[in-house]
Amino acid sequence: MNCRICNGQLSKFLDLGQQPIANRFLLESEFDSEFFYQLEVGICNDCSMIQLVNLIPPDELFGQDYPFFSSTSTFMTNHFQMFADEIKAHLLPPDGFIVEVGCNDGTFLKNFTDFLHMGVDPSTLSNEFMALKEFFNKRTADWIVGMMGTADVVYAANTVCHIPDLNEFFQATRALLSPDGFLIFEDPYWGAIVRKGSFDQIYDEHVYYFTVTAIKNVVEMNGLRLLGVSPLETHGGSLRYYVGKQQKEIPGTGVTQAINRWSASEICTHLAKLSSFSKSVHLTRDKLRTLLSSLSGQIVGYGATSKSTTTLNYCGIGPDTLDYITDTTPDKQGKFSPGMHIPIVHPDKFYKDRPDYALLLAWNHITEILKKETEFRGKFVLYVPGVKIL
Ligand code: DWN
Ligand code: ZN
Repeated sequence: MNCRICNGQLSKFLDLGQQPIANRFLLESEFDSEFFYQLEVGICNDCSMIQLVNLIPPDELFGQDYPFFSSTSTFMTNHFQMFADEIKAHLLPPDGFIVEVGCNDGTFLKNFTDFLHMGVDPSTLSNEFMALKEFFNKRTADWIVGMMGTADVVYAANTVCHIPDLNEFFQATRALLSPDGFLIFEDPYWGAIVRKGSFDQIYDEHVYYFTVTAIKNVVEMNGLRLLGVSPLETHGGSLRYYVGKQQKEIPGTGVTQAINRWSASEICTHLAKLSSFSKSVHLTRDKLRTLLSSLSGQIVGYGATSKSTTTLNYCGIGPDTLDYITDTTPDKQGKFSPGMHIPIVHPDKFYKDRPDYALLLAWNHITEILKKETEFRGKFVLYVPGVKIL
């Protein structure tokens, strides 16, 4: 298998077994026709990009019925609003043009309805903001430039790591950006995945697991420059990257440009570190299974996340262990979890049942969830970071 970016040789270091499509919550009538693939991860020996070995084509993953909505988290809604304020204050002139790639339900872009704006997303569902219901690529970038001109800011949150053809993505962005414009994107950081043991960030939609070194390589291969990097708390630890056509300061953001320092300290890509990460993932599975089987009383899951598909299938946790998974997303309720077929229910059932334990599958929202669930008398079971009862 070769690298999707530079064609270098991939070294496989992790196998998470047979997995179904992470975000395809299904009806009982669909169980028999469910699709599975081998979930494996490798690192490119040349450009050091960490990536999935086998790929599900994006048009099978992101369509009309994509069930994830950013606005289900108050924390994420605030996160996007705060960054929108920063962009408006420092990076986008009053007559500027902003494009969001992967705009989802508009949680970020709705902050820019007073500006010239455009979202691009094949699964977007809203008429509250301007959006092109398409994948972002060279063709759609050229179309936007033809219709609206070049963009001052192109933003993408938790989207770039989903795009298989990253060379085309950066080429398309280069065509779309004005000479002084900024591409800003944020995605989970591989260093944080290793540190926290959050192996469940690995699933079909996440084609890549970024490091500063690999991003610097791919950005430069496509004639752009990495101008700055800033760490974020979101999704268990992410990085926000600032990219431009020329070397320049990023006004008002407080972003340090210590890119070389970041890259030099990235031991998370050393082969020994990768192999010890794989071992620790297997250990987490064993510990979690042992812990769950030692518990008595009712156990349920909390948050039917995409991530949980990896956890539940890799660890073999099914409806014999978790009675159901509670989730606030109406599109998921009444369906079953991919692969393990655990029923997804409305939170009302969780409040009525008062289970003894809840396996926190939405661990990245722990602060928000603990603040909200003060009436919960059972205990949360955690597996990121580390297996424990809270
Ligand atoms: O990268 C991606 C991220 C941004 O979003 C996508 N590939 C898909 C998706 O991943 P995820 O499904 O793992 O994201 P979340 O944000 O961890 O999903 C949270 C889930 O938990 C949602 O289904 C909503 C639910 N939830 C809940 O039931 N009660 C969330 C909160 C905060 C709650 O209080
Ligand atoms: Zn490569």
